[in-house]
Amino acid sequence: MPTITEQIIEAHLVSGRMAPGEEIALKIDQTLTQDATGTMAYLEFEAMGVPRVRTELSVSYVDHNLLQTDFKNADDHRFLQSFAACYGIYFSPPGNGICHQVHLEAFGIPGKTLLGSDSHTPTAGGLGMLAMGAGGLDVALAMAGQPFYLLMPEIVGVRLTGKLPPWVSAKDVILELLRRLTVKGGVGRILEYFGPGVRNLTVPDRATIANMGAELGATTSVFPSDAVTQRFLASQGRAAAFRPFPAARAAAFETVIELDLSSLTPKVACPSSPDNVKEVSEVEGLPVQQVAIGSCSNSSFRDLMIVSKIVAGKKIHPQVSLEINPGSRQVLENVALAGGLLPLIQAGARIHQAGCLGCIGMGQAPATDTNCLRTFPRNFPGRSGTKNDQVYLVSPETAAAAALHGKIVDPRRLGEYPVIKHPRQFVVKNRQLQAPPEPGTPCEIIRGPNIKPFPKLAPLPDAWEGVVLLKVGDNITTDHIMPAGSQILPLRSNIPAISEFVYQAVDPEFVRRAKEAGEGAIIGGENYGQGSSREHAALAPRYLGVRVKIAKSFARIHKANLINFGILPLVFADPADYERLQLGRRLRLPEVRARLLAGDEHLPLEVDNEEIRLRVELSPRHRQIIAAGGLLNLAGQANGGEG
Ligand code: MIC
Ligand code: SF4
Repeated sequence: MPTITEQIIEAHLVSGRMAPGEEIALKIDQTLTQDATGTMAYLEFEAMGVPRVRTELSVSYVDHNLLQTDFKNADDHRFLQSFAACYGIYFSPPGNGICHQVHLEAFGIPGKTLLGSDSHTPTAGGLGMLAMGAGGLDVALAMAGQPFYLLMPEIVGVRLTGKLPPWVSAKDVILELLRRLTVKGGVGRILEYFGPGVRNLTVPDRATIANMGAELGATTSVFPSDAVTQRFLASQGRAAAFRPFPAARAAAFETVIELDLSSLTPKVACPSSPDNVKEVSEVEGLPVQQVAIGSCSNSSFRDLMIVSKIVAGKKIHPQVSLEINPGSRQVLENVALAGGLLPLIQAGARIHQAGCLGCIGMGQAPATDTNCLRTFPRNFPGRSGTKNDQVYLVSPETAAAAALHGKIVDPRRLGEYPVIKHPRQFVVKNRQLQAPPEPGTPCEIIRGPNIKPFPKLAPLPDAWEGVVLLKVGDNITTDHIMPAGSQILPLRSNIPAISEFVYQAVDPEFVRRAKEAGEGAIIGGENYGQGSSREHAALAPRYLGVRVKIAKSFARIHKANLINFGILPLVFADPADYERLQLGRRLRLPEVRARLLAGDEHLPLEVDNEEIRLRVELSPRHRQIIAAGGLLNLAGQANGGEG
C-alpha cells in the first residue's frame, strides 16, 4: 500500500516520475494567497491574460498587512477584493482571520492539492491535503491552470505512538522534531505521520505540527484523514468534504522517525532560531515582559480556551503584556460563546483582531532588552520589529504560565490540567467569506497609487561579469534578505521602493553597493533563503542587479523564486571554495548562457586569475527560464512577445 503522499501525487501527476529528485508536475486543485504576497501574485496573474481562475477553488485572504497607518495597505485590500470579484476568487476580508486557520475551517479537503503563496500553507496537511508553499508567480500559474513543478521529495515516515501527557501539547511535538532535525532537516523531504499516536491528536493539533514542518525546511507534512478528521469537518458544517486516507504502514517508508508522544515534556525554542530548542525547565525563572498567543501555528479554539482556563479568576503579572491574536473570527466567536473571552479580559489580556499581527512585525514589537514568549512559528532575529529581540517560541500552556508569573515557569507546576472539548458543532454561519459573483457580472479593478507595474528584467547575457556584493553565512532567512514589519510590508506592490530595504539589517551599505556595481553576486552558506515564501526576496535583489547567487545549498521555495526571476542559483562543487570568494572580488562566468542551455552540470567561475567549479542543480525547464531572464519573459516569448 503506497503512502498517502504517493496516492495524492499519483492522482495529480501531470508529468514526471515519482522518484526522489526527479522533476514532477502536479495539477493544483486549490490555491490561496495572502495580502502581503497576493498583490504581486495577482498582478502576475493579470499579465498572463487568463479571464478567470482555472482551479477548483482559489481564495484571497487579507491577514498580514492589517495596520492602516496610511493609504497603502488599505488600497491593497481594495485592490484584492475587486480583483477577486473579477476573476472568480473567494475573498476573505481583513479581520476574518489568518489564511491557514480559515482555510482549515472553511475550505480544506482531504486528498486535494493546495498551493499557497505563504510558506505555512502545509498547515492544511493536518487535514490530509498535499499543501505546499510557493512564490506568488508559481501560485499565479496554478490559478491559470498550469501545473506546479517541483523535485519529487523523499517521503519520510514519522511514527507516532502514545498520548501527550498533561501540560504538553502539539507545539512541543514539533519543537522536539526541530531539536532533532534542525531547520535544514526537512529540506527535500515530505514528512508523513502515521502510527497509533495519530488518533490521539485533533485536527488543530495536527495542523500545528504540519504548520511548523515549514521550519524544518520540509516541502510539506501530511497527516492521515480518519475518524478525527471526519468529526472535525462535521464540526465545521462540512461533513460532505470528508474522504478517508488511512495511515500508511511503516513498510511503506524507507526512513522512519520514531516519536513517543507520552515521553514528551514542555519545550522552548530560544532566540533566534526555531531549532534552538531547550527544555522549559532549563530556562525557568527567566523574566518575561511580553506574552503573545496566536499566529497560524497556535490560535485555534483549543489554544485560546486553554489559555482562558489557565488565567481564569487570576490576574496576569503586572510587568507582562499578554496579547491575544485569535486565528479567525470564527475562533473568536466560538471562544466567546463558550465563555472563554470574559476570563481573558478580566485577567488583563489585550484582545486583538484576528490576523498575523506581531508574528510578522505588524505591531506588537517588544520593548528594548526584554524577553518575549510567543506561540508563533518563527523567531528569526529582528522579525518582531525590535533590534536584538529575544523571542522564545512555546506552547499556549507555557505562554499562559509565564503571563501569570512574569517569568518562564514549567506549566506542569500549575496543578490540574484543564480539559478542553471541541464543540460537536462550531457556530459557522458568520464566516465573512465573499463568494465571487457569476462569470460575466460587470466588475472593475480598483488600483491605488502604491501599486507599481512589474519591472522589466533583461535576459541572461552570453558571458556574465559582476562583483561579490555581499557574503553571508549559513541559514540566512528571507527575513534577512527582504525584511517585513510595518514600515516595509506596505511596499510589497512597489518593487522600486521595497528594494531600498534589501539586506538592511545585515549590511546597510548593500543597496548602495549594488546600485553602483550594476551587476553582482551574493555568496551564501548552507540552507540559503530558508523561511518565508516571499518572492520579493528574489525579485527586489534582482531589481538591484543581483543576477547570481552562489551558496553551499539553497532552501526550496527561495530557490524556485530565484529561478522564476532569472537569478542563477549555483552551488559550490567544493564547499571549501566558499572561503575564496570575498566581498568586492570580480567574477566572470564565461559562455554561461550557452553552457546553461546545453545542460552542463558544472560551470567554471573565473575569480580574478583563479577558477572555481560550480554545480548547476537545475532542470532543463529551469535553465530556459533563467536564460530568458525570468518566467514572465519566457511566457512572453511563447506568446510571441520579445521577452
Ligand atoms: C512569514 O511567516 O514569514 C510570512 C510573512 O507569512 C511569509 C509570507 C510573506 O512574507 O508575505 C511566509 O511565510 O511565506
Ligand atoms: Fe501569518 Fe505568522 Fe503565519 Fe506567517 S507565520 S502566515 S506571518 S501568522
